[in-house]
Amino acid sequence: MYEWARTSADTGLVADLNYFTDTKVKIRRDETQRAVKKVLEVVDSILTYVNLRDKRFSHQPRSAGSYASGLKVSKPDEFDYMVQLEGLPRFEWKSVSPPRHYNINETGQIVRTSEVQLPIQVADFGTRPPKGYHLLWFTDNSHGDCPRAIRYSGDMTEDDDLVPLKVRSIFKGLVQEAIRECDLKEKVRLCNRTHGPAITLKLLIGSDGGISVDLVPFVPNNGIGLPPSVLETWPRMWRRWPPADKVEEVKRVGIVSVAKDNLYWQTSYQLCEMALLEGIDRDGGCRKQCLRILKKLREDDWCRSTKPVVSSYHLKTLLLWECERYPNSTDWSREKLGERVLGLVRELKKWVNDRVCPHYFVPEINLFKDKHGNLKDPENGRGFDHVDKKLSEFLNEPRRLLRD
Ligand SMILES: Nc1nc2c(ncn2[C@@H]2O[C@H](COP(=O)(O)OP(=O)(O)OP(=O)(O)O)[C@@H](O)[C@H]2O)c(=O)[nH]1
Ligand SMILES: [Mg+2]
Repeated sequence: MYEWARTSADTGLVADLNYFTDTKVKIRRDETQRAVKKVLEVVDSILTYVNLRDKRFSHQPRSAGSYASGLKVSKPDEFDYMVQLEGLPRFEWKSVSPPRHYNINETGQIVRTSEVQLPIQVADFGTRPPKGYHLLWFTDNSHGDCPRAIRYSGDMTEDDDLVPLKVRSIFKGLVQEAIRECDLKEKVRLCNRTHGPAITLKLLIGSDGGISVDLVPFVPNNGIGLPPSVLETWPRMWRRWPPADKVEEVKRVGIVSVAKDNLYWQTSYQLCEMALLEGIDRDGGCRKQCLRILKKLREDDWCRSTKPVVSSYHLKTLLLWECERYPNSTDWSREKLGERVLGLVRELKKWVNDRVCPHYFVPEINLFKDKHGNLKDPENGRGFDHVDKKLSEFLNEPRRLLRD
C-alpha cells in the first residue's frame, strides 16, 4: 500500500478504536464506585465474622484482579479479593516430596495411608508436583516468633504440610456460616461449584444477574520474593522491559501460594503482575487501553461460550510479552494504538494456532493446558479453531467490528 494510504487507514483505525473505547469499553465511574461500596460492605462483614471465628484468616480483603489494576471493562459485575493466612509458623517450599502418608480418596476426602506416596494424583510427574505447584511444609510448628500463638494444627495440616483442600474447605465453611449468622441470606449466595482457588459469592444486588465476588485465600511468600529458578531467567537478559525500578519492585513483591489444587499449592504471580501493571503507562502510553479493547472484543465476539478457551488472564499475559517485544515508549504512543492492537491480535492468533500461551514468568508453563498437560478446551480443539477464525475475521476487517 502507498505510504499516504497506509497512514490514513491507520488514522481511521485509531479513531475507531478510540470510539470503541469510549462507547463500549469504559464503565461509568460512579456506577463502579457504587458497586464497590456495596461489595465491600458485604465482604467486610463476612471477613470480620470469619476472622472472629478463626484468626488464621485475615479480616482485611486485598483487592486483586482487573478492578485493582484499572482493567475492568463494560460492567462492574465481578470483583476479586485475596484473603491472607496469618500467624503462620516457619515453613519451606518443597518441590520434591519425600513419601507422605496421606492422599485424597475418590470422594475427595483426605485419608491416611501407609503405602501410597502423595503424588499418585499426578502419576506422570513421578514424585514431583506438577510445574508451578509445590508443597508448603512447616519446619517448626511451635510459633516461637509469633506473638499471638495462632495454631495451625491437624485441621489444616497432614504430616506438617499445610493442605490446600483443608484450608479451602475450612474457609468455605466459615464463609457459609458468616452468611447465615450475619443475616446476609437475602443478599448473598455462596456458589457451590468451586472453580480454581476462589470461593465465589453471588451478591444479589445491583443490575441484571447480580455481582460475582471471588475470595481467594493465600499464603504469603515468607520473604522468598521470586523463586531462584525464576530469577535465573527473569528479567530476560536481551530485553529492555520492564524498567529497572519495576524489576526491583517485582522481585520484592514476589509470589504467593493459592489453593487451586487439592494437594499442592499453586505458585501465583498475581501480585507481581499487579505491580507490573501499576504505572505501566506512566510514559503516557496506550498499553492498558490495548488490553481493555482486547478484553472487550474477547467478551463480545471472540469467545462468547461459557467456558472460553481464551481468558482475561491469557490476554494480560499477552500484553506483558508484547511490552517486552516493544520496550520503547514511542511504540506505545497514542498514534500507534492501531498498530499495537493489530500486533497483539496477530500474536494471539499465533498462540491460538500453536495452542501455546507461555506463562510470563515461567514460560515452560503453557497456560492453555491444565496441570496434566491436557488442552483446556471442552470442545476438543474446536473452541480454539473457532477463536482462530474470529481472530482472522478481525484482522481482515478490524474496523467493521469496532463500528458495529
Ligand atoms: N496462574 C493463573 N492465574 C490466574 C488464572 N486465571 C486467573 N488468574 C489470576 O486471577 C486473577 C483474577 O482472575 P479473573 O477474574 O479471571 O481475571 P481479571 O484479570 O480480574 O479479569 P476480568 O475479571 O475478566 O475483568 C487474574 O488477574 C489472575 O492474576 C490462571 O489460569 N492461572
Ligand atoms: Mg476478575
